[in-house]
Amino acid sequence: MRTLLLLAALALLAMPLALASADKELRSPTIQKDGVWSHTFTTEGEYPYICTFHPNMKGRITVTANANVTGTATVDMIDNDYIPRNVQVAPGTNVTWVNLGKQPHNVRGEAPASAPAPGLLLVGAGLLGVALLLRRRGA
Ligand SMILES: [Cu+2]
Repeated sequence: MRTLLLLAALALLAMPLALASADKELRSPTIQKDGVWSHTFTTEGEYPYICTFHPNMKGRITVTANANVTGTATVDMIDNDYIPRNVQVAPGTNVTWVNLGKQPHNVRGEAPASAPAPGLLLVGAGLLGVALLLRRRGA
């Protein structure tokens, strides 16, 4: 009974933490014309990102051990797009964004589409429901 409540609480608590880490991974400052910013990806996964100045600017880094690209990779920023939009790299690859446009751009991570967060939320809510049901029945 207590264990169930504890598990439910932990699952619910873990959700914002998972979201926060997904968001923090990619968080460049404003990259001015001719500016560069780079980030090393160590953990396999999907890293979708946008430019907060131009929300239609969208890119994605896929980090997978199967990728052919290792070491370094470059994404050009023009007005207003990332080129290439999708890049597959191996863990440990350092990706550099280069602003070739005239406008300022940035790189800000979005929560991945396949984030574990919604699953955790469901597990947490489910455990909470079961725990409350058992309590009501006096189990
Ligand atoms: Cu932009």
